[in-house]
Amino acid sequence: MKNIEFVKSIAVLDQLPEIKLPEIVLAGRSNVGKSTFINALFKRKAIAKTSSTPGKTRTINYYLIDSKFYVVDLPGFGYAKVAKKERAYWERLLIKYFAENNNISRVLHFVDSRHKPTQLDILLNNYLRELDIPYVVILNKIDKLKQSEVVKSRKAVLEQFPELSLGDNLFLNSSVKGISNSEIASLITNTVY
Ligand SMILES: Nc1nc2c(ncn2[C@@H]2O[C@H](COP(=O)(O)OP(=O)(O)OP(=O)(O)O)[C@@H](O)[C@H]2O)c(=O)[nH]1
Ligand SMILES: [Mg+2]
Repeated sequence: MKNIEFVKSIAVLDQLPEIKLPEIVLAGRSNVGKSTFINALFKRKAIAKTSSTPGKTRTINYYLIDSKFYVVDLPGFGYAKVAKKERAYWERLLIKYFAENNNISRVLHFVDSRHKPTQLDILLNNYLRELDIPYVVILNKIDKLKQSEVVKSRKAVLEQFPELSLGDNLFLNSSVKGISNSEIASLITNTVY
């Protein structure tokens, strides 16, 4: 994976890119570090907009990688201030985007290592399994935790999502320290090439 270019931002699903290519989709709660991960993976400072305030990404953003596949940055869920509306919006998005899109190769479900999986994490996980969409969970921002807390966090995720196994479909990541970025990069290239 070398070249990344921004393709488009869309708000509604009839604007999906005309050129169909495999999609690697980043999903997860707001502020978990999805956009930052894209920048870290491609060593670009700010191709994906990030923010310390939750709710930065409000549209579905398509990036084209080596003219071969898309990386798709989804808006985060669980932004507390608009929780109810947000949930309804997210459910609609999930239903439409995941159910009507046949090009998804794999979803990278980002979970904040500092918190237990939320209701919306569980909802997303249920959807992906129901629709038979391949996914992995990325337990993110582990640089913020002590080793003993990382162990606890991993345990909590495995309790909630027992189908996961470390190094296979579960990764511990820090975009700040670069932990796991290369494993996840290999996973992506193995998926789309
Ligand atoms: N310590 C640490 N901070 C991180 C990491 N990844 C992202 N952050 C920080 O977390 C904040 C949110 O990052 P974003 O990448 O904007 O999060 P997002 O998931 O795209 O959020 P939405 O666009 O709201 O869905 C920023 O302040 C980042 O610098 C990480 O691995 N470790
Ligand atoms: Mg974002």
